[in-house]
Amino acid sequence: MNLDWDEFIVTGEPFIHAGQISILLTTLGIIFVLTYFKKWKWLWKEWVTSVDHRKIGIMYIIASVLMLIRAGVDAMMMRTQLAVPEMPFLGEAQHYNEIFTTHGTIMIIFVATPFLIGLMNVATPLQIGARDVAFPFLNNLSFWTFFWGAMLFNISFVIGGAPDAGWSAYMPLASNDLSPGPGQNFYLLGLQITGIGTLATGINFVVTILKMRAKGMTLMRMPMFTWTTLITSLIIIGAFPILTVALAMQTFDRLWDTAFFTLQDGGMPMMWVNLFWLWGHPEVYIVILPAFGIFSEIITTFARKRLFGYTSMVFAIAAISGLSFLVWVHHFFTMGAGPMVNSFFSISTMAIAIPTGVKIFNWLATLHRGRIQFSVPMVWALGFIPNFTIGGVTGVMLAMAAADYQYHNTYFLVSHFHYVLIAGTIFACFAGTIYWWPKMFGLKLNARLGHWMFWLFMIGFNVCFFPQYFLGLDGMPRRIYTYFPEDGWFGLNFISTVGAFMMGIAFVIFVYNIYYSYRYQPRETTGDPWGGRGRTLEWATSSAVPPHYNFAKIPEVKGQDAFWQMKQDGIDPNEIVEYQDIHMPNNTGNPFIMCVFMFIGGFGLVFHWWPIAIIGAIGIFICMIQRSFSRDNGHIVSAEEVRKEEEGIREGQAHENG
Ligand code: HEM
Ligand SMILES: [Cu+2]
Repeated sequence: MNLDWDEFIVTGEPFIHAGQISILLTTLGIIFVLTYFKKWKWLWKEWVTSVDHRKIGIMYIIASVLMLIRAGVDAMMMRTQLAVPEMPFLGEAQHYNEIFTTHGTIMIIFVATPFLIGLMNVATPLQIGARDVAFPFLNNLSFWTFFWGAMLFNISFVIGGAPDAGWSAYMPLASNDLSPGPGQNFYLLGLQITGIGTLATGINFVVTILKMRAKGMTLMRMPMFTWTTLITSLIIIGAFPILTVALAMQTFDRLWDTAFFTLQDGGMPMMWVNLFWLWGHPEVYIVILPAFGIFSEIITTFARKRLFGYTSMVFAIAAISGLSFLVWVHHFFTMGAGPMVNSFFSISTMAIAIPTGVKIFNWLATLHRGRIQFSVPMVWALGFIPNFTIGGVTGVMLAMAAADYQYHNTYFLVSHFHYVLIAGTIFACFAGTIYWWPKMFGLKLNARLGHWMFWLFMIGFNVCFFPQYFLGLDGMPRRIYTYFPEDGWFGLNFISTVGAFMMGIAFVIFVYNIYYSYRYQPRETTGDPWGGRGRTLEWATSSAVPPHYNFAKIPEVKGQDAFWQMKQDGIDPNEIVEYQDIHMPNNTGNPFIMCVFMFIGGFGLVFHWWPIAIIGAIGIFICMIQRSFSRDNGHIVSAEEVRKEEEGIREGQAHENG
């Protein structure tokens, strides 16, 4: 790539300089803090190399929240730009193009997906009574591919320039001719590296759930979140290889002048669109099904009832996952596939509303006559039902192919997908994080601040996105960076921007709550901190934060809602007659190093610097060899050590209570 050195670092804009300086200062600050408090070794030994599912889950969540901040700042900048007609804020269209591209890509790939994978990591092994996932090494590798893939994508902001062809990267817009510069290469390689890890996660959880359930936990006794994890993992295995191939083909087009998706030389731009959405639609179910699982857990816990229609729920999820592969053309009804094709996809899309409706009624029936406690996770779950339904209903409106000619590429669509992605996925990420917070950190987040955050966020969300339906019907196209006073879109846009900032403030309250709770909230001592309402096995561990082997004795499952049943029968799952040796995996630094080489190799490819790309490839290969020849059989935690730890936990509890 002919790139002058003065083009290498992005320059010219006060924003970008401010961003660069803040990145530099933050990095220096982190290095200073770690060095000053002598925490490097701790970071490496306890976290970076950890194969513990709970710690990996926490790292996923932290990284996703950081990415949420980045993409959220993007969102605020766009909403500021659109607040009034002919706004000079972002200067020119190019910046707006870059910002909606990075916002959309980061939100989907580096926030929604990994956030939910983080919660799966925290909860699923505990829910099925396992000591870890099936492949702990692979789990660590998954996390680091996500992390370094995200880093590669994000440095485009300061080095070389950000991608600007939309999160869907349609060809020929994303080709060298129309998107010169390295930005789109960052997109391709950042997503490619991350995608490998996501695929590995899918495989890991399928095997974990099928092979590692506690005795007595038949498939139809699994908690609903575990079910959604399993089915989501199957969708990942079906969908992510498509993305891998499509990204590779576009990478070849851009780096080595192949003609898969070009306009000339027999290429087919529509092939990209098809492949992208063949992955893209299942992807939206990857980020919504776990959300359904989280809300099912929260609703049953705080309504103190079994899930209504458990079996129909399982079948509904399975049906949705099957249908999710049969609807992709609804993203491009207007591209001329013809009435037969459009009709098929129109009907298959509407069919998804049926199992989804089943689920909504199941949740409502679970609430009916429940003894409802309006805890913070529960209010998120209750808020989810009506708000998500608005997103679902407008989805059915969009599914009508003929009518879609009217809505297509307007703010009606923008509003629709934010209603499902925010009221579904993001609500669930917050709700799940708050719900399982005691399992991660041994204390509850403050409830008063939590309620403030919920109301501000929920109202702000509606203020932001509800007006956009009407902007869309009034013809305001998506992806425009400004409009004229004559267009008549000022009022609703302004309201929308106000709502966006309300959500921003709500998020700040969340961050403050983390700090506040860490300082002032009481520590949880029992493993069942939500007023003894816990129903599933994650609440059956001996302490709030489970010991690293999760269960000293693997619980035996007698029915659905296994832990609830034990409490009914007066069984203490931690009553142990005889302690046993426990076999656990060892930590490993190999994946981290391998992924650093992926980052280096990806960086080399972005700039066509082949020697650097080759160094990356060799590094990856050496790490693989090292792993293949290492004989690591894990370690044994002896019965004696387990006894000491468990007795220590009990003593601590007695101390706190007495
Ligand atoms: C804090 C709340 C959010 C606000 C205020 C917001 C705002 C926006 C805006 C203004 C656009 C550009 C619309 C256009 O010009 O076409 C956009 C696009 C988009 N947003 Fe959001 N957003 C938010 C949260 C999210 C979340 C949580 C997700 C996903 C999990 C998401 C996914 C997307 C996607 C995929 C696009 C399309 C990007 C493209 O056109 O390539 N957003 N958002
Ligand atoms: Cu779709």
